Amino acid sequence: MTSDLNNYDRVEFPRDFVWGAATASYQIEGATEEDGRSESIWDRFCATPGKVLNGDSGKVADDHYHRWREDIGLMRQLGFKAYRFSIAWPRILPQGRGEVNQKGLDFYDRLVDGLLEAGIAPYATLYHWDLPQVLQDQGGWPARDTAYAYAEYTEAVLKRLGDRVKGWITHNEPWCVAFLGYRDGHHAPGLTDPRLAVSSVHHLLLSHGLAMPIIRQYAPQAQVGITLNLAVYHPARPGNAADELAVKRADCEQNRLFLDPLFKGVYPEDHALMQELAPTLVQPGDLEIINVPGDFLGINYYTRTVLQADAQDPQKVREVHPEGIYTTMGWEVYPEGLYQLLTRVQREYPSHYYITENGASTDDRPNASGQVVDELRQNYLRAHLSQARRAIDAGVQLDGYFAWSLLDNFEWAWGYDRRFGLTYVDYATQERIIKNSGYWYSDVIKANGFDK
Ligand code: GCO
Repeated sequence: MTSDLNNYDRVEFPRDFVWGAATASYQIEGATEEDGRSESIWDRFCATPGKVLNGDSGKVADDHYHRWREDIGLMRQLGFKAYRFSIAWPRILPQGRGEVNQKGLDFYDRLVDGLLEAGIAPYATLYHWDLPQVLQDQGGWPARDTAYAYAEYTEAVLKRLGDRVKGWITHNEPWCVAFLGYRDGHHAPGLTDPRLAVSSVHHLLLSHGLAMPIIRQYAPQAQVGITLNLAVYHPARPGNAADELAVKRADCEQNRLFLDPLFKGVYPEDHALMQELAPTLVQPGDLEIINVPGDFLGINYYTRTVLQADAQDPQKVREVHPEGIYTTMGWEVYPEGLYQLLTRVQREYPSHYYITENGASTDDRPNASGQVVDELRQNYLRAHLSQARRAIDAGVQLDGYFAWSLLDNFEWAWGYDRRFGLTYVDYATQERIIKNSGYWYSDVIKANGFDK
């Protein structure tokens, strides 16, 4: 039994395994009004009272726009092989489409060259949630035109950076964009209509499909894919019909609603709202555009979700929280879920994979001697990497791992209250301090594994 963790003395990774960490533009860059960047939906959302904890915003964030050299220095010190960052659409096409802002491209141009000089492979995400507000004013993702605007944006970026970026990720977690942004109102633009969410799903996927050939054209040597936040759902009472049904429905909306069109060219038959909207939403040929093979699927994994249906009204479902270890996000530490997820996608949606995000938020602060001792995060990484290795042994084609995140940063609706970094950021001074988990991770990279 190769996939039994007890058989390992050492957790060793394949040669050429890609090691790095991830960030996102709005969460780290700051400089929201510099060099011609226009307003994004997140600037607007943050400025709306009551939307973000403590009224925080990405206005300054980690000031990475000015400190990127220092941040590359950190990555070099940690021995990263790769770095996943995202590009801010409002810097590149301030009007959403049309005129290209060269100054915005200059920033990423310098960043990419700096990474290459440091021997770090750049992996760029084209869309990590900062839509130009002007496009939201014209309808945002529920509007089909936004998919065509995204294709224009992709071409502008690829023309400039296509020769040097190693990996391209079209979208980050389109589920969050659609459902947190347009149905639950927890994320920008803060709308609350399930129909808008489902329309967004289709246009996000369509935009991915439209971008794929453009990326191939300008970057034939690069690897291209999309990143999904796939979820692992468990029934609170295994075997209980109502709980099992809740799991099936949740799996449909968070996983199959994206995986099926991407890998099989169909929307799941059991997604009622998509089936209802499809006749007007999905035009002939759309699913063929969406169903183009990528070189990899990016997977973000943090936790599992345990669902229990209400005894009186089985349509009502709530999350339950089994005993265990929890992060400051209130997320259960459940490493085995990563193994379950990876082996499931390999079986049902065969591809190569990267873990494009995985990490933990903890209550970090420097101690008296200036160190940040973040044991929970170190244990979290160790346990998840062990499960990743186990999945590789079970046949999963896993090519790399990006920890979330390089730096503490703006955690969306939670503002600066939640810390996910391998590096601590003192927001008052912008001082960076590598946490113990960061040093541990660096050793893992150097040794391409670790002793159990
Ligand atoms: C995500 C987001 C990250 C979050 C992280 C922790 O892709 O969900 O990409 O931006 O910060 O997931 O919640």
